[in-house]
Amino acid sequence: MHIYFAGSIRGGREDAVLYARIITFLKTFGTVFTEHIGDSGLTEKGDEDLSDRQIYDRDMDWLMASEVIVAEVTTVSLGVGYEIGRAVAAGKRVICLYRRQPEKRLSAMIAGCPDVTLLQYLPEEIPETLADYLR
Ligand code: 6K6
Repeated sequence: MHIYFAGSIRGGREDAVLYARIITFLKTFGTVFTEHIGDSGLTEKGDEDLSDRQIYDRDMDWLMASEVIVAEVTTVSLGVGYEIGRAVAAGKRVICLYRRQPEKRLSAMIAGCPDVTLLQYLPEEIPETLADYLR
């Protein structure tokens, strides 16, 4: 199975370590195209050699070649929201992971989307929650 993991980059890298844990878990179910998103050395400022257009083209190719998209949506990211919308429009299976926040609410465009499976979780629960949706 090909899995596309989506997580915030320019939206903020506060959860990069958690993304890496999720990616390690996802790799037990298949190939994860977007392993670099869990790289703690990757900052929101960016140091990648690719142009924005090259990043967009590569990521859209990977997204369309994936059977399932797993998005961590706690850190708000335009790019992650865009990828979720494109994946839903393409009829892909989309799973969003969200950690409840004290003073924020998840966008209604994700929380209210009937084509998205939304899993609220605590970081230490990741494997148990996600596994059922990847088999
Ligand atoms: C590295 C650091 C800053 O910019 C970079 C290189 N940019 C990207 N590299 C790989 N994927 C990217 C990049 N920018 C956005 N994406 C895609 O959008 C990823 O698949 C993420 O799921 C999502 C992040 O969007 P933003 O809006 O938080 O950047």
